[in-house]
Parts: sequence; C-alpha cells; structure tokens
Amino acid sequence: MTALEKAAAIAVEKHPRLQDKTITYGTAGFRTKAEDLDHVMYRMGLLAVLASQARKATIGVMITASHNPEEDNGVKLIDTFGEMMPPVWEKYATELANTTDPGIPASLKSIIDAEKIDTSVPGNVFVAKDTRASSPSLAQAVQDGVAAIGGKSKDYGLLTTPQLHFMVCCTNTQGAYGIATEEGYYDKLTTAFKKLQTDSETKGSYSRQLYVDAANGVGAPKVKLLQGRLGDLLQLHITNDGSQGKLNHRCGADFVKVQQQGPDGLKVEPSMRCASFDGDADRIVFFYLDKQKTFHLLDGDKIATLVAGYLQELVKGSGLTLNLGLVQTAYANGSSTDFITNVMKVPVACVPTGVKHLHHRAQEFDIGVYFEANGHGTVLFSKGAREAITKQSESTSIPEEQQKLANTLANTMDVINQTVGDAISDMLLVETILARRGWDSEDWDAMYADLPNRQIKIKVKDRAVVETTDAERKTTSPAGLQEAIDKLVAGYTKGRSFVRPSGTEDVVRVYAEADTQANADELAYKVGEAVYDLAGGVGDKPSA
Ligand code: G16
Repeated sequence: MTALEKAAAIAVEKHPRLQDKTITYGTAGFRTKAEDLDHVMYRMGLLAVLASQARKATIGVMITASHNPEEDNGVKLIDTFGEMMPPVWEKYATELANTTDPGIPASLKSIIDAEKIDTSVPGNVFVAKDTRASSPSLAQAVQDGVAAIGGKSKDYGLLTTPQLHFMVCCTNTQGAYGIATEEGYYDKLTTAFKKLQTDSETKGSYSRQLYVDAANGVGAPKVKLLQGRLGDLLQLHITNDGSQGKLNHRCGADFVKVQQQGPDGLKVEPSMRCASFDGDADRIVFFYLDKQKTFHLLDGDKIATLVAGYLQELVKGSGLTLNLGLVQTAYANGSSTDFITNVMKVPVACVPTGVKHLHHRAQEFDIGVYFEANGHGTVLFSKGAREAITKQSESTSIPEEQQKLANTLANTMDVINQTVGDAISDMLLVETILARRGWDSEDWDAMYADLPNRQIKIKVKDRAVVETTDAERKTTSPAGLQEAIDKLVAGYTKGRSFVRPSGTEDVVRVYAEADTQANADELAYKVGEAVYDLAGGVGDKPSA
C-alpha cells in the first residue's frame, strides 16, 4: 500500500466523510458547525504536511472559529512566516476537503505534482486550538492526518491564533523573530513594552487601568498570564474570562463592534477605558462611555489612525525616509479615510475583506499599517525599513534626539506581532501610544468623528448569488441589486452602502453610513430589504 493509499485507509477507518455537503475555504479558512468538520480536519493534517514539504518549513494549523458561536468550529492554515496560505493552497484545501474518501490519494497526488513536492522532505506541523468544547477532538484529527502521511506534529495546546502565527514565524526564522514558546512570546512583547514606558509618572489624562472583555475565549487565560508580567505599568481588569458566560455570546469584539454597545458581564462607568477581544484573540476594539453615558466605539479605524499618526511622527523625528501607508477595507468609516488622506496625508489603499488581502497589500509599503474596522490588524515593517531603523537607533553620528526616537521606533517594532493581527500585541501598542501622548479614550476619539453607521446580516438561500467587484464596494450580481443600492444611497446625505457575502457565516452582510444614526439605520434596513428581495432572502424580512 502506498503512503497516499494508507492515508485514505485511515480516513475511512477513523475520520470518514459522513456527508456530502460542500465546504469552501472562506475568508479565514474552513468554518462551519463543528459536527461537520472531523474529516476536514484530518485532511488538513495531510495537506499541512504537503505544504511543509513544499516549503521545507514548519506550517501551522489553528483550530478555531474565532468570532462565531460556540457550536461552530474551523481551521486556519498558517504559512512559513505567519502569513495566510496563498490562494492556490486554499484551492487545494477546498478540493481535498470535498473529495470522497477513496478520492484522497488522487487529490494528494495532484497537489504533489502541481507543486513538485519532494515527499522525502520531513513534514513539520504546529497545531493549537481555542477553548471550544469541540476543539480537542478536532485537533486530534489534524494530528492523525499529519501522522498518517509521515509528518511530525507539535501540539501547543491552547493558544490564541496570533500566538501560533508567532511560533511558526520564530521557528522558520531560526529564532530571529523570537523564541517559539509562550514564554518567548510574552518576553518579547513585555520587554519592548517596558522599554517604551519611559515616564515613571502617568502623563496627562492617561490611566493605567484597562478593562478587558475576553469574549469567554482563549484570550482570557493568555491575557492573565501577561498581566503578571506587566506589574503596575498596566493594570488589566479581565471580565468574560470563561468562568461563567458563553463564548462570544453578547460579548467580544464582534458583538461590541456590530451592536455598538458594551458586552454583558462588564458594568461600564464613564471613567473606564475598555477593550474587547474576539474568541481567538486576533481582534480588539476599544470603547468607553462619555460623561452623559453615551457609548463610543474605538474600532480598527481608530486604532489604525492612532498607530499611523504615532509611527509617522517617529519616522520623521528619527530622520528616516520611509514610506508609510495604510490599508483598509470597504467597512472603513468614510471619516477615517478622509482624515488619513487629507489631514495625515498618508496614502490609503482599499482591498477586499480578509487579513490575507490586507497583509499582502501592506507589504508594498516600507511601513504598512493595516486594520479592518472590526479590529483585526497589525503593522508590517519591510526588511529595508527594519534595517534602516536598527541602524539609526545605533548611530552615534546623528543628533541625540533623532537617535532616541529611532530607538523608540525599534522598540515599537518589537511590541507589534507582525505576523498577523493580535489582540494582546495591539492592546500593548495602543496603551504605549496613549501613555506617551498622555491621552485617555476621549482624547483619542477626538482625532476625528466617525460617521454614524450600521451593519446588519441578511439570510438568503445561497449567499454565493451575491458577487462583488471594486474591493467589494459594488455588486455585479444579482441583477438590479447595485442599481437599487445606488438609488437608495442617493437619498441620504453622506450616504454610502455596500453588501457582500460573508466568508465565515452563512449570511450576506450589509453596511451603511450616513449623516445621522437614524439615517444610517434606515439606509441599512432599506438596502437589506433589497438584498432580501433580489438575492433570495429566507425567513423574516429585515425590519428596523
Ligand atoms: C475573519 C477574518 C477577517 C474578517 C472576518 C469576517 O475574522 O480573519 O479578516 O474580517 O473573518 O469575515 P466575513 O465578513 O467574510 O465573515 P475572524 O476574527 O472571525 O477570524
């Protein structure tokens, strides 16, 4: 029996495909009801070994459904330096996941041929999981897949998604990026964070207290481990730590962003600066109540502007010439794009939803800041930028002030998890900037005023009927939908709206913004009705 036939035999015996539902590698991997995923996970173990052999590097497999409800699960594949797998590997993943059990050898063979893989190369796979009840058995299925095809897996147990990205990158850079252990992760981030806290006194209106809603997810135990290492520099008050509530249920970054309200389990008072993670801690949004107890969200757009403004100052102040750019998606608030372009004078690119698109585009800048409005983002420094910053920070022939700021920039690079958006690392970055500026939430929020906006979800028979173009800002199908949206938008001052099929949930997402909250809400629901009518809506028709 060949190795590929053996992989199929084990599939039949231990991880058979019991239904013929088609599953597609979406915005961030496969994601669906956990009960439908056992065979998919086994096959992703097989695929990860091939990817590892093709790259001659370690590959990561993260078991998580991130912001989705507890009963869902999913898998994210992580490439050599912590990036997402390229589209062609997503295609292989979809083909392999949907073939019959006897079809496995042929599917694997076609990938081996297409990628000219030398299968005698050792295959190494790192596996980690979030806190869902279904995660342990699905992680086992991945490991069974790895072993079936002769690969080796290392099980990291519970990790946040960005921690696993970090481990993969550290290993494949032979330690240059950091040490591939949890200790190594906390050490790198906290050492840099401490160096950046230069003022022993708290400046301006900054407060060292932060209230963290951990979404009852894997971020909770991890942020607790971090807490012990921060001392008095940042006091974290952690709620929704998994001891009581349900994962992502009325809490977490997605809930807070979409509902524009604080999470259950946290009694917010006006003086509190708060942050919400999502279920696998790769997203973060901040929020606060003003003196009138009105809720204010500081989302990915606000984080991006805060970070880009700070980096811009440091680059200039340290006498470096590096091009800084920002990458957003269609969900970016119109005010943020205006502010970044016209006030900060930083170039902005717009790409389709999904970290892979943002990450890729951000690599075109010396310093690329990318954030989705939902709080997923990070900063990438090109090799040239990293070298120039390090050289400047060590230079003795430039003015002291320039050298000092270059040093700050160098430490800032180390507080950032450049492999992917990371709630813990982004939290430390935001806190660094607020502390140095002497700002609290309201000072930060005052950088620019968001346009009122609303997001809703519409259930349709088949969300694939909605097709988009122009970085998802326009629809090309179904017929008549874009014309209907254009007509509706024309009726609102500062109106903007778009719709797109979700790649993680079985819904079509609708986004609308306008001059007032009432108008943004009305526009969203009217566009939602158009989607329902023209794209095969099911269930109740949307109503405000
Ligand atoms: C994932 C992706 C994000 C994306 C989000 C929602 O996040 O990593 O890039 O914005 O899904 O995607 P969609 O609108 O297609 O459902 P997470 O945090 O859920 O993994």
